[in-house]
Amino acid sequence: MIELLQFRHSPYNEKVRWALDCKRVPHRRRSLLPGPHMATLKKLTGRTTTPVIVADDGAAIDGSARILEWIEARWPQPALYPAAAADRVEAQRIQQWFDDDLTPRIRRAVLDALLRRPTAFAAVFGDGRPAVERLAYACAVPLAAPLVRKGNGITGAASVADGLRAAQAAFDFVAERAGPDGYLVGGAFGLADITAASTLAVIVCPPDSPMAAVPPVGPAFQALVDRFAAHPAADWTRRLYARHRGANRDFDGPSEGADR
Ligand SMILES: N[C@@H](CCC(=O)N[C@@H](CS)C(=O)NCC(=O)O)C(=O)O
Repeated sequence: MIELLQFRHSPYNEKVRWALDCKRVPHRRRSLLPGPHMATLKKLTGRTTTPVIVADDGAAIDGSARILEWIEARWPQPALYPAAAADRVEAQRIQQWFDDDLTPRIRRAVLDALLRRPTAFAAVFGDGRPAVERLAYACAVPLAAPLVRKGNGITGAASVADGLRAAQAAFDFVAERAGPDGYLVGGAFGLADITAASTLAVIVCPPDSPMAAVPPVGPAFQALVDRFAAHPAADWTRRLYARHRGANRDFDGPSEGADR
């Protein structure tokens, strides 16, 4: 069975989880904690980013766009890539814009807010782990915070302000672009919707979803959530989740996955 190595509250990981769930791909998930994840992943891919898929033959694939392409080739139904060539190019353009530009910038504002309350950071990323492990992790977070900030390009107030501008651009783009049917490309649900919604979900935290916030989130993260809660694209995200996400929480291991 294939395995997904993941972070829980992460747009790139959510994108891959969503595709796997949507296509009902049998798989196992292993949640890693930011920090200790590095040693595990370096051995597999030579890099440290999640998500990583370990295929049946042991091959490891990283990069959410590459993983989605791999999934689509093996489990074509329901199709997430638009059939029409022009739509497919447009969906991939939107994916690349989010993956390479908007999402990393937005993540700076999100992580900065979460790091202000180590217990919130530990609760979000350690969700599902024993309380004692979360507590130990929360104690380690202040020590690891400078590394997390550096690794994500959080260099000060200007980088956080830039993250907020990227979030505004992403929310505005979705609100303007979603057609009457609510989809971003070609009048059907697919790659562009999953990509955009997984990023907005980091701030919208759709209820009953794997991206729902784990309380207590702390005042800084709550302020970020509140800032965009009434935006039309927050509504779009909640509606898309209600209609197409089909998983109300994350899971570890095949036994929980089997009955979803
Ligand atoms: N372009 C990559 C980005 C992945 C990425 O930045 N993942 C983050 C989580 S949101 C990560 O694992 N960071 C930890 C690290 O880089 O060590 C993708 O699409 O998968």
